[in-house]
Amino acid sequence: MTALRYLTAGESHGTQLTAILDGCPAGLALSTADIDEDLARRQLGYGRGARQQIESDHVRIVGGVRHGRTTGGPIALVIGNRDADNWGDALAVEEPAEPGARVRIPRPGHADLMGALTYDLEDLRDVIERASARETAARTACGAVARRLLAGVGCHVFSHVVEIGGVSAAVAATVETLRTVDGDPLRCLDAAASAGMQEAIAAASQAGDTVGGVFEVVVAGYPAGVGTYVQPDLRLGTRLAAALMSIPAIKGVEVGLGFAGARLRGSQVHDGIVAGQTGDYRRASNHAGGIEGGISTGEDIVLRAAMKPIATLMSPLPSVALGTRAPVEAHVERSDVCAVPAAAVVGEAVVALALADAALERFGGRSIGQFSAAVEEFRRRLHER
Ligand code: EPS
Repeated sequence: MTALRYLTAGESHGTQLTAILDGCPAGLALSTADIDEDLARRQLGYGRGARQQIESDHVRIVGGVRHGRTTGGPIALVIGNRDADNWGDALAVEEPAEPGARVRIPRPGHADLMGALTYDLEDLRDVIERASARETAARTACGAVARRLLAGVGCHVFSHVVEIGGVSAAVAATVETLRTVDGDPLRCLDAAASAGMQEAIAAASQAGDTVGGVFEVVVAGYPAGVGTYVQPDLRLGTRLAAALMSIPAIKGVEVGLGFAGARLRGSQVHDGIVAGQTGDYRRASNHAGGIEGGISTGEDIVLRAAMKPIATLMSPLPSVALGTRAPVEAHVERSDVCAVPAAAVVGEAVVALALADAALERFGGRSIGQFSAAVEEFRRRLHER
């Protein structure tokens, strides 16, 4: 990230999450309601744990916005953790009189073991708290700002769940259907598949187990010509894959046809170039997922991410105790059975942030007016070439 940067801080059961988003142009209309809408969407989904009944996420904007518009200064965002009240001194900043029991048994698949070894920590609680996907609430808040910025140039970011627990959706997404997907308990467009996915989640829960899945992010209206082939790190695909891989539990990313394209011939994969109706260049299909040569083509950007099953199992896997290495069952604590629908909303956020960053770098602008004018000017040029 170069033009639009963000950092988050805070623990899952500490008092709050904090985010700073730096580089947003001045003049963007922004309210707490805009951000809260995405925070609420991130809390949706059959298969979440009891924590989501405790939290009802709301943002407090504590910097960078005045009288409903961004000022150009860093935007500072705070989201409280209601659950902090239930954790007593466990997350206290000062050493408490009674520190409580330490967590010493790492969960396979979680950051527990490698976190403790890397940071020389004796209590896995220090790892658990920051590795928790609770952090993604802060990123979702930053992403909501990026979403507003993109909407100003006619670009909209959607997501839907396409697979959970081995059950796949068989319905193709359109912008119209994607607008309604939050109505499904799993944010899936295929009602029959959604029912099967819910059964898979219920069965896993019954067995003390967890399930993962796949979500798709679809971006309509992103300007053509963003990104470049001239340096590997500046390719748009590089930036989007990195963004999706930054979400906890994501183990794979596809762009367009993705892995399926590797099994086909070139003639079946590449999108024919055709004259658009408004004098622009269009594609007869969009297997490339809106990116060619590391540059956006102006077609929909289509990305998929694979989420592994959550690592906290109520029927725990074998582990060993930190230090003694004595064989023992892994640590168990309250968690989710499936969080793929929530991860999809986080996917929208990180993709919006990466796309806004790349567009700001490409078109510049200290104000929204300057940015939008530069985008429109380039769009005009594309019709004249
Ligand atoms: C998480 C464990 C659960 C999830 C949490 C991520 O929290 P808790 O340990 O409090 O039950 O609910 O996600 C959120 C709190 C959230 O808002 O998404 C984990 O270990 O990653």
